[in-house]
Amino acid sequence: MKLLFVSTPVGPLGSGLGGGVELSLYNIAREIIRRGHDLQIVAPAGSTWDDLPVMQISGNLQIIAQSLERQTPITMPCNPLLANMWDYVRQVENEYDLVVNFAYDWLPFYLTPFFKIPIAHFVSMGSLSDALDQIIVKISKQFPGTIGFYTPAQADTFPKLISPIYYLSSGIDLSLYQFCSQPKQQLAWLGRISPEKGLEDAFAVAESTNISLKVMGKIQDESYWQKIQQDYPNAPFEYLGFLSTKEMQQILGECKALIMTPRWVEAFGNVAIEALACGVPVISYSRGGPASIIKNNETGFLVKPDSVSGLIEATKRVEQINRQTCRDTAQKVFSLEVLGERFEKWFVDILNSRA
Ligand code: HBI
Repeated sequence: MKLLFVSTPVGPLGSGLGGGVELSLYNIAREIIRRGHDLQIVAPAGSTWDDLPVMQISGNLQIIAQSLERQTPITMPCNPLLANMWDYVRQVENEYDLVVNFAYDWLPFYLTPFFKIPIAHFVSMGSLSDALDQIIVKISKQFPGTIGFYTPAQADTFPKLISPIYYLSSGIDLSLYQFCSQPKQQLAWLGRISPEKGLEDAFAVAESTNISLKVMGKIQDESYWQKIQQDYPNAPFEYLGFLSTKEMQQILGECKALIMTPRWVEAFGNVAIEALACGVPVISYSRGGPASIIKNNETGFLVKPDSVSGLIEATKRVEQINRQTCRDTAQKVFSLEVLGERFEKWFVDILNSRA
């Protein structure tokens, strides 16, 4: 197949501004090329992915959707990068079989019926805006089977869509993660340090169990980070900053468990499969993506949302989980090969239904 991937408009590829969807786009692109398909990626100017074919488009970045309210009107900056990317798609659509949209934005959905070429939409977050919900429902009705999500839990945050709905999950390059069978007396917490990630609850676990918490990730909200340390003065922790995958997985692998404390509906939660890849059980609130990833009592524990006592009780029995099972699950379900298989099937199904 000749495929055109259109990136998120919130930042150049390689900048990290695209968060989880940037990692997903990179992994899917690599796998699709490995499987012998022709691929071109359309992305913001300044993208630094030099190992993949990227058509760089200039223009002003789109505001991130998480910063808006549900009723915030759709806005476009002057010289909008998002629109410029889709102008390019219009110019070249005859050279491809399928376009895949990775942006969590209104415009690509609205434009879909104006194109001859079929367009697949990969939705990378839970429901955040009424206008986006409405246009996604409309396109799912007009073009059934062209909307894909990470997980059922994420899809459930949207109004009922027309089936078939595709759940693509995620995947990682397992060769980057080493299995560790003998952990130290420490716990891990990974992610952006920001209120929706609920880090304070992991501090409460560390303080109650007196097991040191290794915190890794970018500090996105400094005042929130300071407040946590003031509220839990006796919690044993070490902040290790934002590390490369190689360094991060070294620390993560030596932990008894990864603690996940999402306050919002996490669309997926790549950190959970990174932990499993290292043989580390995951203890998480039963909310969003992690609820679809963790097999309760097999690869970790799903806890009643926002129940700190539930996290503590689970931490105390985490030795019950077989660490090899965690690694095997990552191998079976979350490898790049399996990820590529799911996306390739989605694309073929769309082309077949159009034929
Ligand atoms: N906001 N407007 C907008 N568009 C996106 O594509 C987008 C976003 N915010 C976050 C984001 N994408 C990704 O970081 C998440 O989907 C993972």
